[in-house]
Formats: sequence, structure tokens, C-alpha cells
Amino acid sequence: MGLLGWAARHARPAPWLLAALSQQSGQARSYTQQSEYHLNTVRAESFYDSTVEKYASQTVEVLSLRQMLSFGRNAWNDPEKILKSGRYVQRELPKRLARRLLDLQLLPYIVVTNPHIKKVYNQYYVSFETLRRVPPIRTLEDNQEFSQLLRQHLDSHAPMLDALATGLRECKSKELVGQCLTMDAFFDSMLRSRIRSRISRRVIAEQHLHISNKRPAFIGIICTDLDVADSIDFAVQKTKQVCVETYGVAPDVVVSGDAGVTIPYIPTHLDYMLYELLKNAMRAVVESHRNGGRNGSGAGLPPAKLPPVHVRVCGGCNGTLTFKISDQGGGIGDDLMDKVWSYGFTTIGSRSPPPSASADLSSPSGSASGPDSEVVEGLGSGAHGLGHGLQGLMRPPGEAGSRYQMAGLGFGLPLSRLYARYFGGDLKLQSISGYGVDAYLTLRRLEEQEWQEHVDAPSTL
Ligand code: ADP
Ligand code: K
Ligand code: MG
Repeated sequence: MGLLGWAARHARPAPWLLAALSQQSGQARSYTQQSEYHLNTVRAESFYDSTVEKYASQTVEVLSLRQMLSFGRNAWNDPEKILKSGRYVQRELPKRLARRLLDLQLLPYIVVTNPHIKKVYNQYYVSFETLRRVPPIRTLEDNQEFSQLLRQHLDSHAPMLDALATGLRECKSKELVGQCLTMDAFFDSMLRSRIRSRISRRVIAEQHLHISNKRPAFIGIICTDLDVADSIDFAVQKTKQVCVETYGVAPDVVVSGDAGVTIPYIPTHLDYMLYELLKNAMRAVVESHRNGGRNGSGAGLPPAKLPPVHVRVCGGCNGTLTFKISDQGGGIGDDLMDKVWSYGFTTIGSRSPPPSASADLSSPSGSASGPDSEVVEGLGSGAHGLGHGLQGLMRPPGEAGSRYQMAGLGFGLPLSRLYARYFGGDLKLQSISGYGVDAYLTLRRLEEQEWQEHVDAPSTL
């Protein structure tokens, strides 16, 4: 069902769409001014044909990671491969964007009229229209232009998860969605499928943008030999920094297990998961030991008195690698064990606020783009490139509040699990109430399995 079907169901035209689309025309033009592609035909009318539906109904070409690795090997030196990779992305992105456009059209009217959701819709539409009109990539020069355009689109989508989460949260808080929908389940599944498809769009786009870079131990954005000890060190250093900024103190981290293990993985994905899990562990330890007890006020304990967080690396067999992150931070109550996996669920604000938090940690309207866009930006844009760029994981300086945020968005656990599962791994928690939490982050060795990206079907087809 396209817009017309949608509008018929809602028994009225969609004025927001008209407004949105006239805005889009302008936005699309501003993109085209920056690129060689002249897309001055992006007009409101274009929405009313069946283009979006047509693209959304096309079969998505799913790549296994093994294919990505074997295809990308030495591609930097092979113009044919680079062009083939560009054509793949050029074919795939419009289909995938079209599917998500259809999802948005299906939202209840009251949700789609939310300004944040409209903004997301606009951005998707502009990208869809722009990318689908790019002329076929025939030469490396074509590819260079396409790559520039791709980069612009990735950048312009970076704040969109924030906007979507804010929009959904506003609707949720006003209880605007029909009673027939279970709120949490609805928002969770909406965010999950969108974030998952966003991860895959960005993985294939970034893989192409980096496929022509010659970089030791990298095939595109995948590090073929990621040293997990380095990843842990890096995440520990960053987490301690933000913990000290927030509480004035941070527990030590003791690392043990299989030293020297390497794994083929996208470094920023692993950085992100370790960072989020370590933040949760450190926050629990500090908050539960304030004044010697859970929920006390004021951090006052020297680090030596805080029980350390343990990270154990288990190389495992069966092609897996597990990180066990253990804290003595008091654990998670049985009543919360399910809730903690909900997008946006946080206990920040329900306890006493952190002592020196300069960020607005208790604000439910904090930025949510962090998790996703931070990760993908770290994949290659900006100064940090593909490296161990936790800097690339951080929100840009100059945003309100602290540069780093210890907790409060409620995205850390569900997003980390989504990232882990994206490549066939998983994240599980074991809690002993009153004692602490063990988090088990399992990664699959990508080269040893025929991993396939998960692609959400268009909900309208
Ligand atoms: P946030 O950290 O922004 O609150 P998360 O999704 O990372 O969001 O975590 C959700 C909630 O789960 C936290 O607010 C906290 O109450 C609980 N939690 C997560 N990890 C731990 C842990 N190691 N110990 C105790 N509670 C935890
Ligand atoms: K959560
Ligand atoms: Mg967290």
C-alpha cells in the first residue's frame, strides 16, 4: 500500500506530506548544488506515483560477511571491483530507503504529524530521490562523485535516529497512539527494525566508501585482525574518563583471559558495545558504593575502595569469542530485568542524580543519536577514520552538557545487543540482586560462518 492507500485509510489527505515534500524539493536542490548530479525534478508529485512502492517491492540483495571479506580483499587495487561495489550500493540503498519510507507512511496519522518524525521522513525521501537518480557508475570518476554524495547522505542522516527517538518519545508521552497498540512493544519494534536497517545501510555504504583504501589489516571497514585487548584498553580508558567526569571517581578494571586474541570485526562496533557495558558496570559500582551503600548520596569513596570491574576474554571454540564483564554494583532487580532491554528505559533520574554531572543526565530528551550515529560516524567520517576511534563514538563537542554521557538515554543495552546480533553474536545479562551483574557479550568469528545481514521486510508488502 502506498500513500494513496494510506491516505484512504486515514480518510483525509496528508497535509504534512505536502508541506514535507515542498520542503524536500528545497533540500534536494541544495544537495544537488553540491554535487554534479542535477536533481531539480524532485517534486511533491513524484511521491504520488508508485515509485517508492516499486523500489520497496524489489528484492534486496543480501551479502554475507564472508562475501564482503572475500570480495573486498585487494579491492583497493582493482578498479573493476571498486566499480562493482559502487553499483551494488547504488542499487541497494534506494530499495532499502523505500522500504523504510513505506514503514513511516504506515504510522498512525497522529505519529507522522509529529515534527521530528516528519523531519526523518523528509530526510529519507530526499536521500531516496537523490540516490535513485544517480546515473550509472561507469568510471572511477563517476564513483568518486557517487562516493561524495553517499558521504553527504550518511552525514545528513546522522541526527535522524535522535529525531525519530524524540518524535516517538513525544508521541508516547502524550499517549497519542491508538489504544490498540501496546506502547512499549510498538516503539521497541519500530526502533529496532529501523535501527537494524540503518546499521545495514551504513555498513554497506561505509564498506564501499573504504573499499578503495589500502590499509594494513583492513578490508574496507572490517579489521581482519582486531586485537581485542587493544579494544578493551581503549574502552576502559574512555569509560574511566567519563566516569571520573561524572562522579569524580572510577573503579579499576581488571582484564584477564585469553590475551592476544584477534577477531575480524568492525572496530567501532566492538568499541561501542564495550564502552556501553563498561559504563553500565562502572555506574552501578560507583552509585552502589556511595557513602558505602547503594543509593547513598555523594561519591566520596577513593577508587581503591571500589570493587573493580572484571573483564574476562574467552576465546572459546565454535567460532565465538565472549567477553564477560562483571561488576559488584548491586545487580538489577528481578522486576527490571526485562525492562532494561527497552529502548529509552533508564533508571537515571529515579535515583539520586550523579554528583558532578554537568550533562543533563536526567533529561529524558537527551540525545539518542549517540549510539547509532556515533558508531557509524566513527567508521570513517571525521578525523578518526576507521581506527580505534572512540573519539568517533562520542558526540561532537559543543553540544549541550558534557561531551560524554555516562547514562540516561536508555539505549546502551538494547543497541549493544542489536549490534552484537547484527553479526550473529549476542548479549546476555546475569544478575545477582544485591551483588552485581555479569554481562556476556558473544561475538561470532565472522570468517567462520556464513553470516547474512538481516533485512527487514517492507511492512506494507
Ligand atoms: P542507561 O545506561 O542510559 O540507563 P542502558 O540501556 O545502558 O541505559 O541500561 C538500562 C538500565 O539498566 C540502567 O539505567 C540500569 O538501571 C540498568 N543496568 C544496566 N547495566 C547494569 C549493571 N551492570 N548494574 C546495574 N544496573 C544496570
Ligand atoms: K534501556
Ligand atoms: Mg548504559
